[in-house]
Amino acid sequence: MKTIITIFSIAIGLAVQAQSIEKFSIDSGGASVTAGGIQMLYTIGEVNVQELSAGGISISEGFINADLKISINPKLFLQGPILNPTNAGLMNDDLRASGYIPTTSPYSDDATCNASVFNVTGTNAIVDWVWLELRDKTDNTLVILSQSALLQRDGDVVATDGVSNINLNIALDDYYIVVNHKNHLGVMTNTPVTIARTATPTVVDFTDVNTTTYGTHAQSTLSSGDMALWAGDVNGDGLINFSGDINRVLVDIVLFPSNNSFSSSYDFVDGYFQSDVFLDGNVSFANENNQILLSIILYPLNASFSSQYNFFEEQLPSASLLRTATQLDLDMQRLEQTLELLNH
Ligand SMILES: [Ca+2]
Ligand SMILES: [Ca+2]
Ligand SMILES: [Ca+2]
Repeated sequence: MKTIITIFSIAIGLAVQAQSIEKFSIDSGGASVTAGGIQMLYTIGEVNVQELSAGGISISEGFINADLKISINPKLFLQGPILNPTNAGLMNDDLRASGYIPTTSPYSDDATCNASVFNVTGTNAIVDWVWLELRDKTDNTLVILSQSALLQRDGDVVATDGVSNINLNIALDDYYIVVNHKNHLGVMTNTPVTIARTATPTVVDFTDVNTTTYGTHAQSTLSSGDMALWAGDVNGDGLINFSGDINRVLVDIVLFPSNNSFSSSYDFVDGYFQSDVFLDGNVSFANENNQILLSIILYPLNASFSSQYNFFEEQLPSASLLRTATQLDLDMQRLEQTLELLNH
């Protein structure tokens, strides 16, 4: 170890003196500079400080810059698990209690957590995986950073250990914050959020009616007066409508392996499903579809209470990265299921 460090300092010394490489600083990420066959790699905000190759002399140095670490605490309710709460003000955690939540996130980053995270019960028990995006303050269509996170019953969005705040290696700046879930409509803050330079995380409370969100009627209003992400986008296309979402519920039921008669009234579809609107671990045609229908008919802009209303859309200026990834995944699933059905 000592040898490596010595080599480092000598090599850096040589590089700086002999090759006149100037010091410079790069925002979040890194870069390299080459002069006279010597390449230096700079990394900032990363723990890794070793990367040494002998031949063409390549040195990598890194250091932690506290300004590139931010801590946020988004808070949200999902309409599905809080419509009929077992405990007022807390989302139901049936998926966790039944052991259905996967330790690998259903979203594109394939984040994982330890199974013991799902042993926690009570207020901070995990409801499901959610998706988080930070978007550029001058261009809210530009996703700067996105990742999976876990959602607690009381609405806290936490890291994959199930308890910590979300800590991100990203420049201290203002960002639009987006939260999303695979069968709910995502929502974004109406303005960029200023991340405070404090030890305590910046709270972004989407359950609070006073937190203004992008677009119109981006969330549903619960009987408690709190706000919740709209449930029912079970086919993950960013739109809640009769044809798209009710068909998806039907597909999950009719093609369930033990539903040998392909019956739509089959009521033993238990597990972790995209079409489980209430996140209760069961998909039934009556339950899920009645809720989707009710949401469509009662959607504030659906003046004629039409079941065929087609403008119940996710209020984001451009598609969420979750949305695009989920859609690809669903298209693949549909294709596979159709092939399977054809082979029956
Ligand atoms: Ca909590
Ligand atoms: Ca949909
Ligand atoms: Ca259900």
